[in-house]
This record gives sequence, C-alpha cells and structure tokens, in this order.
Amino acid sequence: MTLVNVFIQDTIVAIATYLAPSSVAIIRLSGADAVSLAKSICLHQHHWISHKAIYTYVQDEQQQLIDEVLVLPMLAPHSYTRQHVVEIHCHGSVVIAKTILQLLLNKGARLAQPGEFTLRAFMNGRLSLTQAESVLDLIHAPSLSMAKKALANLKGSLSTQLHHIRSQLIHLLAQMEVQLDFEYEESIDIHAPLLQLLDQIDQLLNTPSQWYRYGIRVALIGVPNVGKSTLFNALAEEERSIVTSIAGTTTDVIEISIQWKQACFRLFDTAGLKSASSEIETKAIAKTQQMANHCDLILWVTDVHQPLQIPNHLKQPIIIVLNKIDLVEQIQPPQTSLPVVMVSALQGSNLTHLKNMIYEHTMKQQPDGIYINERQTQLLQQAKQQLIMLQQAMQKGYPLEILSWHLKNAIRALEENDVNQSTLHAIFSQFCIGK
Ligand SMILES: Nc1nc2c(ncn2[C@@H]2O[C@H](COP(=O)(O)OP(=O)(O)OP(=O)(O)O)[C@@H](O)[C@H]2O)c(=O)[nH]1
Ligand SMILES: [Mg+2]
Repeated sequence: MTLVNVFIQDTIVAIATYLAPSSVAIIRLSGADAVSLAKSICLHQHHWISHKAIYTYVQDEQQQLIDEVLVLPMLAPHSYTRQHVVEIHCHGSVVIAKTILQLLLNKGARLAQPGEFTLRAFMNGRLSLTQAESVLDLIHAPSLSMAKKALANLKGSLSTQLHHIRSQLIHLLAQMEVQLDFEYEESIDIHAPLLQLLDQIDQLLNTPSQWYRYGIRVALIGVPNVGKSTLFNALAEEERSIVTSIAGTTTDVIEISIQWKQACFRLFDTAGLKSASSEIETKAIAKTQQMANHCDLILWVTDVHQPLQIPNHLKQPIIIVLNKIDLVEQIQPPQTSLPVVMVSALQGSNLTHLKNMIYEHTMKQQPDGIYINERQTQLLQQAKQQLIMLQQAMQKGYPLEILSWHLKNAIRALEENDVNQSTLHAIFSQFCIGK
C-alpha cells in the first residue's frame, strides 16, 4: 500500500513524541472516529468541546486506570489534518504511551505511517505541498535562521511567490493564445514581462538555501603547527581536536557545528599542508585539499612568526587568521588585500571579532530571500530554462506555437501540487511517525 492510496477517512493513531522517559508523551489520533475512539478509553466522556483540554483518566478494557491525562479534541475542520484530531497527553512513560496506543489500536484505529498526519493535511487542502515540506524543514532546522525561513514558508511565503509567478505566466500564455486564435497582425511584446519573471525566479534561486539547510562550511587550513586545532577547539568551545606541539598532529578532517547570529556554521579542522613524506601524510593532505575546494570559506591560519604564503590553488573566499599574537610585543600586519584577523587561539583573544568576520564574509553578503529546497530549486531551474528557451525562440522568430509550448512547460514546472505518487512518497516518508 502506498501512502497516497491510504483511505484517508479511516482513523489513524501514533505516538507523536519521542519514545523515551520524559515529562509528557502525546498520542495523536486523526479521522472520523478520533473522538469516539478517544472517549471509549477515557473515564470522563462528557463536555468534550473543540480546543478545550479535558482532565481525565485513561482506563483499559477491565476499567483499570492506566494514567492521568489531558485530552485535547480538535474538531474538523479546525485541526492540522482538517479531520477530527484528538491528542492524549499522558505522563512521559514509554510503557504508558505504548499501552494507550495499543488500547486505541484494539478499538479499531490504525497505526499511522510516517508523515501521514501531514499527508492528510495536504490531501485535505490544509497545506500546499510546499508548506508540507516546510514542516519537515522546520523540524530538521539546524539553526534558528533556518527555522524562521521554514516557518515563513509554512505561513505561505514560497507558495504565494510561486503562485504569483505562475499566474503571470498564465496571463502571458492567454495573451499568446488570443493572438494564435485570431491571428492578430500586431504581435504582443512579452520581452519586458519575461525579463521580470526571470528576475523573480533568480531572486528565489539566489537565496543561499543550502547554507540555511546544511550550514556554512568553514575550513581551517594552513601549514602544520600554526594552531588550527587550537583555534578550532576555541571556536567550538570544546576539546574536539588533539593539540600538541608536534607538527603533523591532525591527520583527519574533524567537523563540528556552531551557532552564531542564528546561523549554523560547520567548522572543519584539517591536517597541515606540507610536502608529504609518508602514506599517512599523503592521504591527510589530500583530504585537506578536498576540504579547501569544497568549503564556503577558508580560514587561512598562520603563525605570527611566519611569512604569509598562501598557495595560489585555493579558490574559495579566504580570511587570514594571524595566530599566536600573544607571543609578540608588536605585530606587523601582513601586506595583503585579503581580510586579516589577529588572534591568540590559546588565550581566546579576538575570537568574537573573527566570528563576526566569518559572518560578514558569508551570510551577510548573501540576499536574505525565501528558502527553497532541492526539489523546489530543480523545478524553478526547469521553469527558468524554459523561459530562456522561449527568449531564444523569440529572437529567432519562431512561430507562436513554439513560444507557447515553452511557456506551458514553465507553467507546468511551477504547478505546486501536481506531483506523482513517488514524489509524494519520497517527501512524506521523510517525516517521523506521528507528524
Ligand atoms: N602561544 C601560543 N601558542 C599556540 C597558540 N595556538 C596554538 N598554539 C600552540 O601551537 C602548537 C600547535 O598547535 P595546534 O593547534 O596543534 O596546531 P595545528 O595547526 O593544528 O597543527 P597540526 O595539526 O600539526 O597541523 C601547540 O603547542 C599549541 O599550544 C596561540 O595562540 N598562542
Ligand atoms: Mg591540528
């Protein structure tokens, strides 16, 4: 049985909270019989008013009390799924939560599949697919800034924007079709609106969505013994990397995430760059090179005593970190056009300035737009591609039929809720059970 084939009128149940001893556990029901099923296991069965909590007890088939609970009925259509939804809040005991779940299953509820509550919300028109995806983004947000982006999309930011672009495309198509039908002499000029639409699509595509979703990758690179691992530990506020006075201590890439100004930064400590003299060193340096090529920002860590020599194969943006300033009386700032921050990783001095610089050279330089995920990015890119092909077809003087064909393809790409079963399954199976 695939998710979309599920008969959405039956009543589903799941434990919505994490299965571990905790303060509260929630068992959630959705479907036509949600209220009657919940009532059938509760001691008090009167005065069940929508959105009003009821203080009662759950009892088993032998009228033995199982737990003291709060029950929250949310009657259709004023619920997450637009069906009757009931939440039973019990003590956060795994045994109690599982027992209540089993009682409801015995009464005829069906165990929900992953994401089935949100799937119902989507199928009942409560959420668009984009909004449903933003629920997942919100749950998995690695930083507060990502959570805010996801919430904005849950409230409809992206859906509204996609709808707006699509409506304008449909309007252009209508103009074109009128011209086709009546063979007007005067051709319509869609150049300007097309450019505007491409601009709107680009604005969405230019948001650094990967950074919100996965964090900004910052690699600490430099020659051995300059204090990369010391700096890494200081920024992470944790002893993650081994530090010694021996050159070549770090041989692997070590990662840690830190939150700064509501954004998530993924820091990578690496092996020092030098000419390798053993198999271990060859492999370690290859990993450093790979990291340097695939990060979003390089912190080129250097020792205050050493001349500044940055290998010219580094292509990613660089901030120079002049370390060990505690060892000198007077500092000669290096002659470079690159940004420089002077720190003592050992003493933890100037690290706030360094973090600010990291923020300014990444997040702050990017447009603060609407978040889009990989699937949405792909669809927008498809639409953009079609519009570019349309522009080219216009320049070549192709017939209106060809132009309208590209326009129709772009419109189809932006049809938010028109997805096949496997896409739906791919999206909703990522959810946890009970969401
Ligand atoms: N005085 C002083 N010593 C430092 C500072 N930062 C690091 N060190 C010392 O420098 C030595 C090397 O530090 P590491 O952090 O291991 O250097 P690394 O760049 O990671 O070295 P490799 O992993 O070998 O490439 C250690 O003895 C640290 O205590 C600093 O800011 N001031
Ligand atoms: Mg190290």
